Amino acid sequence: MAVLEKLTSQQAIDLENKYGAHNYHPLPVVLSKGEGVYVWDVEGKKYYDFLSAYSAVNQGHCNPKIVGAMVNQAQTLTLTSRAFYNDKLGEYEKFATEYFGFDKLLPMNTGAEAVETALKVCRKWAYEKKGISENDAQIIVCENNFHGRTTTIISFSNDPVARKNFGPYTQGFIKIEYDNLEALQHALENNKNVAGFMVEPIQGEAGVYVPSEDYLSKAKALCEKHNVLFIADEVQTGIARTGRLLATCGNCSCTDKNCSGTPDVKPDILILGKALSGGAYPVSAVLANDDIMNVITPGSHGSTFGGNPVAAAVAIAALEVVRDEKLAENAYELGELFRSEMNKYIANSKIVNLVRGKGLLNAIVINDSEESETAWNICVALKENGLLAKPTHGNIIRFAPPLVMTKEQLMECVEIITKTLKEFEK
Ligand code: IF1
Repeated sequence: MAVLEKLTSQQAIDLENKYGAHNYHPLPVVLSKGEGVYVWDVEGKKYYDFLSAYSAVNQGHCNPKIVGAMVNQAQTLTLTSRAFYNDKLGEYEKFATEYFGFDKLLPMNTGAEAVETALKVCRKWAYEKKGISENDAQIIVCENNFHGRTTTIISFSNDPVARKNFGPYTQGFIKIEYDNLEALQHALENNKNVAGFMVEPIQGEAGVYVPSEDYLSKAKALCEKHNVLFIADEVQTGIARTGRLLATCGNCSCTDKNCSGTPDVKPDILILGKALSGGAYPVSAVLANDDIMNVITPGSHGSTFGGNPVAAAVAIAALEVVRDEKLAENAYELGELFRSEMNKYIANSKIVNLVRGKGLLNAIVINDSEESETAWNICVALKENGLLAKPTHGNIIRFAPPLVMTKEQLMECVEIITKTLKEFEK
């Protein structure tokens, strides 16, 4: 087989199996093209993408505005490192800090790197501003969290597969139950060295768990009372996914009418990734105000690629698309429609227990054990019927299409999903 020949799906799968580390168990579909809400496999079959690369492709596959900005910048200047200034980074930092309402931005590449950065900023703040003695800082996190794959981050994961045999682990984390304010209060009152509380506004990997309405705002108030930084990991929930610009929203500049009336929470440290580039390029960021971010000094943190001019140009374009195409509003409206349509189906279903989520970050819970193959088999059947989704935790299926979807497309997807589920009803 010549390397330049067009591969069949099976050939592409065989190559990955033979030459790639086996760190994933993908659905057996090999994609070679994407546009908007659609992707195509190498045989030319078209699918609705209901994963959006784990909420990275919010602006739709190969969004022309984002790709245009990327190509244009790639032909001009790609990388200088931060040893020199480049003429795009400052422009992006101004744009993004105004967009989200913070003083400063620290650019990184992947979500996990941004989480690591936030933890480092929080610890340094604790020692230099809060007055915690060196090496004593504790950061509170939640059970069933997902914040990435680095050694420190998996140190406070409780997913055995993500953790096992990667020790020794990083110290300094206190784990409490998610969506439990008493547990947070207890942890804050009983540890004088708490520097921060890091939380996902909706737990994605855990199965799209939406906390109680007032959880985040009350958690923020508790953190304020104890002079503890509230760190929001919005890598997955941010950038319009949940029907608002941010799931915490706070003092953001979004014009989304759904923002008013819902409790606003302004994180002390905001972590973004994924859709910050619309999935075109690895771009992540940590945002905070000066009193916190100024603990970072030359040499204390960095990255070869972080803040490169392509990333900066791509991120500006990606955020402009979210604002100009009103993606938060669209995600809000389509999310309400999706859940109400699914609930109509669930009312008479034996195989689906419930649908939950916010905006276009949703999941259905399959009426079977976590060990069962049912959710996987449903995803394989969905693929046959032209829609791609992935199970999480065995019996949960996440549904997160690109936010550029139309109402007509969403209704067609509801058709595909309900038709497929019916095949599993007996
Ligand atoms: C994988 C899940 C999604 C994240 C939050 C940080 C990161 C992520 C809240 C790290 C990444 C990913 C990574 C991906 C699967 C995926 C995922 F199923 F695990 F939960 F999105 F739903 N904070 N989430 O969700 O970002 O370093 O990957 O850029 O296979 O690990 P990253």
